Amino acid sequence: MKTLVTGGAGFIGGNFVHYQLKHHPDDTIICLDALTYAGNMGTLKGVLTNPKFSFVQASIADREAVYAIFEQEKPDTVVNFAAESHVDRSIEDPGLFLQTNIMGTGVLLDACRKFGVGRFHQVSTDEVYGDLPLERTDLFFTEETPLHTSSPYSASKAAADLLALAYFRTFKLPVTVSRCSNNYGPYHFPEKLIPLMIINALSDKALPVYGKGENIRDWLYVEDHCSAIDLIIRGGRVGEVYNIGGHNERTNLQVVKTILHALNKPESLIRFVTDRPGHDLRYAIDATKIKQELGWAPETTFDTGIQTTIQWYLNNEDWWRDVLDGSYRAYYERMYHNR
Ligand code: NAD
Ligand code: TDX
Repeated sequence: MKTLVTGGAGFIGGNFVHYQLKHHPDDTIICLDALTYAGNMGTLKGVLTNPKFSFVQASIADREAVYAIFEQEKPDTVVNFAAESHVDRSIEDPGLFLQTNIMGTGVLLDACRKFGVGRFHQVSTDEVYGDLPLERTDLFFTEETPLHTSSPYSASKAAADLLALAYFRTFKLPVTVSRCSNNYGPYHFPEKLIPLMIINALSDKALPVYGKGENIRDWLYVEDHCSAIDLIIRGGRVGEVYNIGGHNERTNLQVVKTILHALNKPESLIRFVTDRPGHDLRYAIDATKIKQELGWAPETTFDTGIQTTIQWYLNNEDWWRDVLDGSYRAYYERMYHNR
């Protein structure tokens, strides 16, 4: 298999690149990434010398660049992770989210039509379903749940899903879509809840919890997300949507307290701050379909995964210090200069 992974220098895409090269060493991976603030070549350090891996810096919204890559590489599979992914940034500046998440996905779909692929997989999110009431713990998102978005981020992801599914229906493009719950694990950019809290706690800085900290997220260890996508691109039915999630619901306050306890830091570091506008209350995924059709089940519980993640941040201080001081942005230059 020759797979074009977009957004592979980001958190989940980067983990997916590592997962693919480990589990399918005969496959070829081409990573296409614009290296926005969220793209970090340090995440790909371990694979840059692998002959089965190559990297191209380009935006998925740049039609000319994308067509040139397809023409040259002729990938048979495309997995689209590339996106603006942070809800808070989408509230600050929605325009970029429309450009990358909608228009960029449109360019990739056009390229797939023009050059032909065996599969286009769109990596989506449970946020397209909106939220569930905190007290209705009996309710879960299924693939049939209506789309009902809250933020410019989730609205842009829903638009991209619909576009991908429209290309299946209208042009018979072999498309699959997956909608996953909140991921956590290695290489998570420290603007998101879990890495932010780990790093602030390590530095004895305040931990900013939005509202009362009672919002619930359904946490999935990133490697379990990678194994699910791997199964979908190899065995999933085209034209179908697959939910991915592991029944690991926690309130934000529970997550933050778990981190503080693991690091032996006091709860007095918690600061309740103004809530996020439009803040989704609860996400919870019903992943019965992917379990029944493809035999997928998560391997890592939250209790195990959070300890592994905290340990990863303790062991990889260089990675996140580079992010904090901005020097990760020079990594590509250093790696590729004179190469
Ligand atoms: P991330 O922000 O860590 O990484 C995004 C990557 O995409 C970065 O490497 C960035 O440089 C790249 N990128 C951004 N704009 C680009 C463009 N125009 N062209 C090419 N590359 C571009 O995001 P993430 O958390 O790894 O999320 C990856 C995907 O998974 C996204 O599509 C997101 O919507 C989805 N998702 C994320 C989660 C989560 O919990 N993080 C959960 C479900 C789904
Ligand atoms: O400082 C914070 N304080 C806080 O209380 C931050 C950054 C977040 N939060 C809360 C908001 C959410 O309820 O923690 C929860 C998680 O927040 P984020 O890490 O920003 O994630 P979320 O908004 O849930 O979205 C994530 O999961 C779905 C990803 O960023 C998306 O890309 C994915 O689609």
